[in-house]
Amino acid sequence: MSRDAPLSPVEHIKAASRRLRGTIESSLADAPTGAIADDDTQLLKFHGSYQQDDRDVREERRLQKLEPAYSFMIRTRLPGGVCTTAQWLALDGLARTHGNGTLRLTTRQAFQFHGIVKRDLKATIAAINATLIDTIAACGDVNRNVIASANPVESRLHAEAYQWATQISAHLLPRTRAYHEIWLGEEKIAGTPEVEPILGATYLPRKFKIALVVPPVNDVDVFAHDLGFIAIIEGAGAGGGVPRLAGFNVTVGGGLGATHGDATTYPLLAQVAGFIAPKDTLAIAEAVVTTQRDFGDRSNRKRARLKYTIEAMGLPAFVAEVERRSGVRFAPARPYAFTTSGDRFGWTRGYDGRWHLTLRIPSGRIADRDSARQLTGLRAIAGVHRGDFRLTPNQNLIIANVPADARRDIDALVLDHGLDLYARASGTSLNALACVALPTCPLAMAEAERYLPDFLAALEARLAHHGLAQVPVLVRISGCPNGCSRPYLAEVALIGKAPGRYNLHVGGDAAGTRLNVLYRENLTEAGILEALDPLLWQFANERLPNERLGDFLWRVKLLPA
Ligand code: SRM
Ligand code: SF4
Repeated sequence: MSRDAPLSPVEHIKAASRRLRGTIESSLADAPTGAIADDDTQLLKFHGSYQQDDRDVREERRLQKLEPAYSFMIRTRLPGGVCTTAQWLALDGLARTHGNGTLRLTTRQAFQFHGIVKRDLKATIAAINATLIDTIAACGDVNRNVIASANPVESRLHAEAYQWATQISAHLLPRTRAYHEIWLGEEKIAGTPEVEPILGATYLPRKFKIALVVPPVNDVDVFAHDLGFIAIIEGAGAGGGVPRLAGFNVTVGGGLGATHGDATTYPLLAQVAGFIAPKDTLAIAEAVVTTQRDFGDRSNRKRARLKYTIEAMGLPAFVAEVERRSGVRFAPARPYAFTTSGDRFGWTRGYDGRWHLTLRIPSGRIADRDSARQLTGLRAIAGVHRGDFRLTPNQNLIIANVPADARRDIDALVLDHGLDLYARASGTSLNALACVALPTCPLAMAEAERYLPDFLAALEARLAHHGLAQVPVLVRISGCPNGCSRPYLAEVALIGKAPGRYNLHVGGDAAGTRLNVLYRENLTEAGILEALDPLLWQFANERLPNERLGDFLWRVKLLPA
């Protein structure tokens, strides 16, 4: 970015916002419209909410000369994805009374409510806060929800990663009181100028994302985030001993968003900057954030993510700047290995003898449907469960910390409400992700969440035809190239191009360490299956024992190098 380039419009809105207050309060009071003022839609994101409209009825309402059917999405901040049963029950109630009757688990271990109308927005955010969960900085040009490997109670290391997620999240929060004034009715404190010591007067140039991972399971897709911490474990292994967190390999500059037809935007994997001791975690997180704050592009929002800042500076200069600001020197990166990015479904036993049940929640959408009364079932489980819940970065749910004698009751409720998909679905279905897309996402070009079941059925039929029914394929669908379901890491990915049409990407790996490539453009479902068929045929005939589709495609050079 040239230093003289004009600031983007959002930068002006942030600068004039009086630390994110804008005119949100008067927008909320403007009863004749279901919308808020344009500038406020940008600021509202920092408070954890997006204005949306129901795209299924957009055209019909336009013809009737009605304003769009506006409503709001609310996203929680939930570091590491952990919540209590009491919180679950409260959120479930809000989804039914103020939302559209569903709870959505996101790819960043948060909850989303959809369909909140303007008059209920304040009460809903206040009610979420009453559960001791907030929505501060869940969206906007700030550090977003910090994610961490799920199953955090399975080992002491997972528990440590979770603790770091909560600490990093708290450390990087905006300090403005705007949130407390607008949503929680707290008094304005007169006379004290508010400073944002870490985020700065106009916050970050763009969203910023952090993930912590405990190998060998890369469930957070650590290379997809601006900043990542890979736990380096000592003391485990052949010689036995209690595993200990030696520190973290720090990764920087991952990011997936792109724009069709704009070659200056592309997904990038994060690079490993080096190793740090645990005590340096907050200093490094802060220094990476402030370097991006000061060097990121504030002119072109499409090029404002850290991945482009690092490309422009070069990794060595970026690392040197982070070291200078933090006073920490990176040591050489330590060895680590990832085996999978998927969740482990079913029951697992923790180090303390407690049990954890990972349930498959397709696309993270918890709803009551004819096939499964998930919302009701999980409410019933929350009513009897004595542990907590964990949201996974794969949009699934762990009923965590179950005493051995309570397993039978949980199993009965799971079965009664059709929540036992984890025991019935194929490996391909269990691990597939889809973003929200239509009807709420304003950026969707094609269906994702609503299309996933049909696409999986069609793909599974083709896999079975080739004798591959038992071979899991990592499938992800996004309704547009922004990549919210992290599709660029999948073995087979559909990226929405237009209604019913997708770009087909292939060649990611099962551990989330390799980007896939664009294979064919603008295909219908028939076109996708036709394009995949010869690849599956060859895979079925030439695959090595246990070889995955993505690895095979590279080995036999079916993809461009
Ligand atoms: Fe996302 C924008 C949904 C994870 C990249 N994302 C959006 C919005 C808010 C659309 C908008 O800007 O108006 C979507 C709301 C849809 C709706 O109706 O709910 C949306 N993103 C989601 C969620 C809910 C997808 C899901 O199915 O779970 C995820 C919420 C995570 C959370 O709890 O915070 C979600 N988004 C991601 C991820 C994956 C991740 O973070 O691990 C990515 C790719 C990683 C990355 O950021 O590089 C992602 N979302 C984007 C982008 C592209 C950013 C870029 O650098 O270009 C946008 C568009 C934007 O920011 O302009 C976007
Ligand atoms: Fe919306 Fe695109 Fe993200 Fe899907 S990938 S939720 S369509 S922004």
